[in-house]
Amino acid sequence: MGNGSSLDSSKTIYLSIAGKTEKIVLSRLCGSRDIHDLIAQAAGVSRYSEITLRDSDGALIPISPSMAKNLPSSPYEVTTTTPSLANAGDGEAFKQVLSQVTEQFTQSPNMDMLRVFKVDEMKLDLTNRINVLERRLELEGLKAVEIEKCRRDISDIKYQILNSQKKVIDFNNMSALSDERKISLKRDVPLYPKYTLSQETVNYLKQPTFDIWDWEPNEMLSLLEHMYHELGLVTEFNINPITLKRWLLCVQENYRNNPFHNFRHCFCVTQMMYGMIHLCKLWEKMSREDLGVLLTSCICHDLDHPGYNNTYQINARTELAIRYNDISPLENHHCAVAFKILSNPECNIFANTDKEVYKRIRAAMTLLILASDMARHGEIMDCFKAKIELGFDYQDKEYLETLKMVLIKCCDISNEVRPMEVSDPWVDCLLEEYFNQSDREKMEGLPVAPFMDREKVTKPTAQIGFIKFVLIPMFETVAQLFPIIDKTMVEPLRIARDRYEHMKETSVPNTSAKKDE
Ligand code: 0WF
Ligand code: ZN
Repeated sequence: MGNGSSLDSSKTIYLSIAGKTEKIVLSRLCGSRDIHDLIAQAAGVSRYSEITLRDSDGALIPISPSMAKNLPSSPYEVTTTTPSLANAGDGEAFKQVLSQVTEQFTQSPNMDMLRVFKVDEMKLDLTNRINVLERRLELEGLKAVEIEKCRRDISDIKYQILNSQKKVIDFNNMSALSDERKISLKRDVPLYPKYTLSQETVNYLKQPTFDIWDWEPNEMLSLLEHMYHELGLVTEFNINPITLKRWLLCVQENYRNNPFHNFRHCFCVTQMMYGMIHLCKLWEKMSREDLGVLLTSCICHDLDHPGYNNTYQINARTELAIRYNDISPLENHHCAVAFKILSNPECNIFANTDKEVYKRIRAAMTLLILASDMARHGEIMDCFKAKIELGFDYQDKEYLETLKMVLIKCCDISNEVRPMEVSDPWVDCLLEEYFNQSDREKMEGLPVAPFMDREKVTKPTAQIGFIKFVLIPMFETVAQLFPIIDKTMVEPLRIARDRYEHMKETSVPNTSAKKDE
């Protein structure tokens, strides 16, 4: 956040690139890969290039967060070797180019490190790359699913190029952006296409079986917008419909392009909440304001997630951990970003509510977003179970608060409730994010959780315990209040558990992952 700059601890490194001295600034959050990518950007080469740094004595300098600072008078000499695309295997080269293209348009984990780009040069570069991608799509025998994914990515990139033409971003000032600027940049409402949703989609959207992979980012925005209208929240909070669109765009821009904790995860969690609201007819048990708090908390619950969990934040003593004294650093950050966005009147969907209502919404959303820290799972579930045993009192504010906390928790980790075709890719996404983290922890000499270690985890071992000991007990408890949950959510979880157990029994021992169960 903007007022946190006094906590910054950055490091400046000087590089000599083709005889010219360049400066890069490394934040504490930078890992080796981030630094490598940044140098690649400074050198104007692909992030897949090999990079060598040498000091003035010719000694090799490792590219790592602990690399020594230097002076402008003795920059590190940069040498790069660019791999040929032809050498990369199968769809790999394709993915490399695609990820490069996408990266330039999505929010980087280290936005403050973005190099200078001129919009026109970038557009030209992207257009050329898209042409290459499209040619390869035609020529190469990629799997149908990969082709479909690439098509979607290309169409998204094209859409964003269009936006960059309409709204010229001052990329020259990007590296100096304050957090306030990041929060209100990029696209605006006139560039957000209007979709007409069919009755079939509108009904399907209320089901836990909804296929969240079917939708492009703009379509997800429209679906979220629809939920606010359909639940009567636009009326309840007297929301200006344009403000709603602008807020959603701003939220989307403040999710990072992580493998798992990204805007699609935000959509997924919110769609599950929308489904639960309808399945359980929650409007009979709580107010519209509560429904608005539930939906809005889901949308905001992982804002600006950096892709490394609280354990990493705390062990690596990151700025977030320092700022929040090791207490749910990520969730506190998600919540702070949410209210930073709402502090912009153009994006404040609650701008037309009374002061008192806004205060209540803020307190309730904070409670729910902070409740999404899995470290508090036992505490929250114990509190919920105790209230059920006493006889659940929907008139009691504390009871309702606990119920809402459990509901956001359910939705946050509900992937395995969904049909296998929908849930399965999420496990890969999460493991990719976990493996990124454990690789970084190993490099930085930090402790590594076994469930994140690529040497120890397999898909079934990751999922079986989680489904058996976390998901099923939690959803069974909710089903005590809302019996419909048993058939619609617990049963699919039992099926998923059995499928993973079968997978584990029949799987050929994996040499790359030692089973730990
Ligand atoms: C991979 C597995 C896991 N599986 C999921 O379906 C899922 C959904 N959300 N999350 C999930 N994790 C996490 C994202 C952030 C917090 C929750 N994980 C869980 C872990 C491996 O293994 C366990 C098992 C039991 C208890 C604790 C961790
Ligand atoms: Zn989440």
